[in-house]
Amino acid sequence: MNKKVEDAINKQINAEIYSAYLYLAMAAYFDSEGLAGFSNWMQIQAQEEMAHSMKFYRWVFERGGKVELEAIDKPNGEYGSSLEVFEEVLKHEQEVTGLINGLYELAIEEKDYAFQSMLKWYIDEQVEEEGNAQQIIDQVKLAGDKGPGLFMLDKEFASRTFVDETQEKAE
Ligand code: OFO
Repeated sequence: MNKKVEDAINKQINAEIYSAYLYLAMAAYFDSEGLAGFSNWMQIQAQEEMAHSMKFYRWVFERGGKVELEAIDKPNGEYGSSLEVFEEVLKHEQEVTGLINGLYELAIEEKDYAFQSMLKWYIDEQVEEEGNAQQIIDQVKLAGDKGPGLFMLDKEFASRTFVDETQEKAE
């Protein structure tokens, strides 16, 4: 496997696991606020991020490369409101989109056509991730930070379940 591509994927495995860790920290914030539905949404999000990292992990082995795991940074666990959390989610996902785009540029530079094709799944996924965060920001703004609106959203988010889309969609 091309060494530059292998190193970049190993970094991305770390970034995806960091995302999982960040969303788990956000889940813990929501639990500390008594918002179990919001916490559930974030726990599912953390599972999705682990699945994203595992898709890269499987790819490295499929292409005969070596997975090297690095330390995971400590995420911020302090937030002032639900709105602040989701604004942070959107900002984070925009950064991840930048990382995925960077990988795609590398795949072009290195003429790794198979990797370019595989990355299309992540490019589409990032559109969805940013869209979801933006939608929730709008909903939380409408609901207000306390009161019945937020309670209704909390109930709605309690029903989110995990579906491993990395296994469902064609690779
Ligand atoms: Fe892995 O998509 Fe979010 O970070």
